[in-house]
Formats: sequence, structure tokens, C-alpha cells
Amino acid sequence: MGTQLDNLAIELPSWAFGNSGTRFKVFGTPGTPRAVQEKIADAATVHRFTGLAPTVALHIPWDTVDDYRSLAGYAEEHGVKLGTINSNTFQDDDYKFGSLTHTDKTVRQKAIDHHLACIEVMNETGSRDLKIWLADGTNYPGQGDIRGRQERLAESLNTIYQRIGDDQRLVLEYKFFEPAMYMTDVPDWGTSYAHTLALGERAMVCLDTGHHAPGTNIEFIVAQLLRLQKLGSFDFNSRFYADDDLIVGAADPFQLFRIMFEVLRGGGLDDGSPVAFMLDQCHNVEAKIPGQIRSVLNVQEMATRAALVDVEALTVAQEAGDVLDANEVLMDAFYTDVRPRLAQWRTEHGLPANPMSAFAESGYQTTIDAERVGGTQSSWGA
Ligand code: AFD
Ligand code: MN
Repeated sequence: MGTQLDNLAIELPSWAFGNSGTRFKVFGTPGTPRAVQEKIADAATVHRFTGLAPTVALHIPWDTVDDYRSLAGYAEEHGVKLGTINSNTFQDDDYKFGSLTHTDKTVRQKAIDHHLACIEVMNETGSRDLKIWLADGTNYPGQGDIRGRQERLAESLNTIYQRIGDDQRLVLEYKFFEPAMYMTDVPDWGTSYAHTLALGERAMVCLDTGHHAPGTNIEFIVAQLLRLQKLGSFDFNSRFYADDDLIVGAADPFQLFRIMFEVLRGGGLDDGSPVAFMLDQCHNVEAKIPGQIRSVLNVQEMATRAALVDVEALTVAQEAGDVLDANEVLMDAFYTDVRPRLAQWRTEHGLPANPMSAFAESGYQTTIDAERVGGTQSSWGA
């Protein structure tokens, strides 16, 4: 295992440990956290068993607390740090017709102020990244002025960016549909790129693997954004149909391999790389903590396979126009089973060789099932 793979760290989203669901049903599960502290404890457990997840992302307002400094201290006591702060502006009645793009200045200012409050949180938690994903958009042609919304978005983002500290970044996530179905205000990487480019170098693009139309060549986008030095972060997950938020690498391990190959190729795992790797998933029917363990292992596994590509042989084949050879070099790496060598890597790092079974045998789940009784389980509140 090279240093690039040793550099792999995947941030966990606090919301993955709370209840979530579809628009049809949110199932409650025993042991679900009632407060952000319990989400952090679960995230720290994933890190303890895998050595891959040293930070936890918070969502504001879901994870609002009075004292963020002590929350950061609580995380450190559990062996993790607080990471990205997500500004959720999609569950307030005022935002029905948009937040940063709203035609009403008062609503826009409210959304801007919420982001400024998130920056204050970052100052307390020591977080580097403010991640902005907007539900803004329209459902019907004619409902909104596409261009006017872009202008207002640019202005709002600029006001927020002015408050981003020297060691902080603004990452702008795109998504081509949902909850708005006709037009989303930040639908694609090009739009996110245009806005972040205008903002400045501490503004970057967040690529959520579930936010593209079926068939999109995501590794191309990865290669391009790395080339342009604008790939700030990944939200990893899998999709079959929509923004499914399933376990990364579950739906299409080969796609994850191809993405990780371009990450390596573009220096995304080099020392000092600006790329943050995060999960953005929820576990609606499967157990949440093992779901997160499986997810970070999947990323590590496909990154390890991608690192096996014989780049020299690949270049020779590519330059000779040997299509079949080039493809075979890539597939050779993809088909290599790296699980034994990863088990060994874990043993060398004082981690359980098999994190899934070690977690199952640890009794952690039984303990939290018994202890976390009463109170209100955390939920995405949809
Ligand atoms: C959205 C986005 C985003 C956000 C999440 C939950 O992917 O990253 O954090 O839902 O708030 O679909
Ligand atoms: Mn996301």
C-alpha cells in the first residue's frame, strides 16, 4: 500500500446515523441516536473499526447545539474531529420558493444570515469547509426567471464567500433535479464551476456521485475538475434511479473504481490534496453503522484496485492505439481481489482484519439498542 492509499480519509455524515426514509415512510430503528453526540459516538465507532473515517460532517440546523467548542471536544474525546458544515436551507416555510435565489430580499437575507451563522459554527468547531447544497429551483416552465435567479445566486454566494476565513473554503454542490423538477439553480458541475470560479480560489465544487443523469461519465467530470483545480470534495453514494443515497460502490463498483482511478491520476490522494472525501448516504432498511463501515471499505477497496493499474503499460497501449490492450490493463486491476492485502494492512495498523465481523461481535449495537431508550430519535425530519 502506497502513501496515496494511506492518505485516504472519508468523512461521515452525521445524518447517516439518524433515521431517514423515502417520501413513503421513515422507519425507526433501535439504537438510533437521539442527539448529535450519539451520532458522533457512532461515527467514531466506524473509525475505530476501519481507521478510515476520522471526521464527521454536521448539518445545521439538524445538529444545532449551544456550545460547538465543547461538541468539538466531545468528538475528540471519542477519537474523531468535526468536519464539513452543511447549511440546510430546505426545511423552512420561508424557503418554499427558494433561499439564496429567492425574489424576496428578506428571505434571501435570512438564507445568507444562516450561512454566516454556519461560518460562525465553523470558527468554533475548527471546520474547514462550508458545503452548500440548495434545494432551490422551479417546477414549471415560466415559474421563475432562470437568469434572474442566477444573478441573485451569484450575489448571495459572494456575500457568503466574503466571510469565509483564509483557512476555510466554500464548496458548492450541484444536483440536476429534486426537489425542484423542472429546473434546479445549481444543476451541474459547469454551473458550480462558473460560480466558484467567479468567487475565488477558496470556492470549489462538490461532486455528489448520485447527482447526475443516468449514464453520465462521472470520471470525466472528476478528471476535468482536478485538471482545473476546482474539485473540492466528493459526496459518495450509489444510485440506481434517482438520488438514491445507497451505499457507495454497491450499485456499480466498476464506476467507483473508474472514479478512484481518475482521482489517483489527478493527484487527488497526493499529500496536501485539496480533495475531501465524504459519504452522503442514508440507511433506510439496512443497519446504519455497518452500512457506513461497508461504505468506507468499498471506497478503500476500489481505490486500492485503482492504484494497481499498470500506468506505464496503459500509456504504452494508449499511445500505440492498442485499444484492447489498454482496456485489458485497466480491467486487470479492476478484477484483482485486494481484500487479503487490505486485511493485512489493517492488521499492520492495529485494526481488525475484518471490520464488519469485528463490529458485529463487539456488542456495540446491542449496547446502544439497550441504552438509547426514550427521547426522540434523530431524523431528517422530512
Ligand atoms: C442532498 C445533498 C446534500 C445534502 C443532503 C441532505 O446531496 O449533500 O447534504 O441532501 O441534506 O440531496
Ligand atoms: Mn450530497
